[in-house]
Amino acid sequence: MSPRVQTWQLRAQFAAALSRLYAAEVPLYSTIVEVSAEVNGKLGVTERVTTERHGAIRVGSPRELADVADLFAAFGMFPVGFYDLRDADSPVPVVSTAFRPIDSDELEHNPFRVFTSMLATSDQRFFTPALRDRIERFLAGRQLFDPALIAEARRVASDGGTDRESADLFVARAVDAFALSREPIDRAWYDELSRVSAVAADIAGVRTTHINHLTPRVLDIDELYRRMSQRGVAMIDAIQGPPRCDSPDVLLRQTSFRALAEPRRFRDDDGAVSDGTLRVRFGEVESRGVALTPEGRRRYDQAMASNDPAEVWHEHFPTTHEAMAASGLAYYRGGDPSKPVVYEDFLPASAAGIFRSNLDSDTESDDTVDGSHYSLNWMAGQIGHHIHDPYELYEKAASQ
Ligand code: OOG
Ligand code: NI
Repeated sequence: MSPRVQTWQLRAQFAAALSRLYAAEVPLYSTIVEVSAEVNGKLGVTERVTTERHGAIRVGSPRELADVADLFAAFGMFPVGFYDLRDADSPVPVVSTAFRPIDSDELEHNPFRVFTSMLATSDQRFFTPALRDRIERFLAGRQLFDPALIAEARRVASDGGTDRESADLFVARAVDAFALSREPIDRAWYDELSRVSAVAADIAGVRTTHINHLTPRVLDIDELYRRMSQRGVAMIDAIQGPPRCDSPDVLLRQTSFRALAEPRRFRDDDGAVSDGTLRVRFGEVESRGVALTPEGRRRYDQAMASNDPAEVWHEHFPTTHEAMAASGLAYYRGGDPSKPVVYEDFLPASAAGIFRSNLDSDTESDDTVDGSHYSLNWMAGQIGHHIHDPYELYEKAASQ
């Protein structure tokens, strides 16, 4: 018997292997990882931060999302939170959740998380009934994950790990499911979907899925932004999330650069296959601060609603962790202000901004009513997994 590989080790192995895959596919990713390491090196980071990544993937249907949920459960990654990006200032026709470890010690071992979005095909503001039917038929005819891989994932999840030999094979096959495909893309179909939404085309215009981005964590994102710009990498205009200020870092700050056009193959109506390019992937970096309580979050939303959040920040937040803890605005382990509980989740407005930053065109929507039924409970029912409430997890972490 080879030694057992535990869930967190599988997760670390999965994250590292995805990182190698993505580095081979998107060379600029290695630059952002290198610059992040430079910035972090000056600040004396922990092992957790150096290997920390979040990924983003996009799927088309509840059935595909259910497979993702089963697959990620084998790595100890469970759905947390429900994000409705259709409501954002620049709406994206998806609903999302984040798969991540939920216990403090699991997070400490390896906090790998994947922001996972599902195309909202039943929302008539984006998709006419006729187009929705065609998309759903297309999705029903593809298979993102081999049923044998999902069956194996269920076994690994219920056993809480596996032996070394099957671990290597399992991780390799899981990673393969996220590699960019060389299969030719039906150009007419892809273009038709692109006219509705670039995200719809990325999700339902192709027969496979892929990692959209993998994001390292950096301790000083303003410094990273400067260094990337100095290296000539065009970054998006702004850092998303809370403004830079001298108060404690809260929640999540993110910025990104657009990936270069990537070679893809296309099939035209006459059957001819030709080379082309697509620009759907990008690079992103994040910095994480303390998790806010519901009251802290309310103040955050208020500050962010201002034209100049940096200007009004101090009207909403004190300048020290002690004061934050005393006012019940953020979570601290055992209530000790020197032990902030890290925010492990995402922000819908930033996520929509990140989506938006790598699209050539806005999504078309009309004034018809939504008519769809997407919600946290709906999603949980579809995937057959409980979707955790992030606040409950932070409460629990703080009480330890
Ligand atoms: C996901 C965008 C959201 C984040 O970090 O907020 C995201 C996507 O582009 O698929 O990754
Ligand atoms: Ni991201």
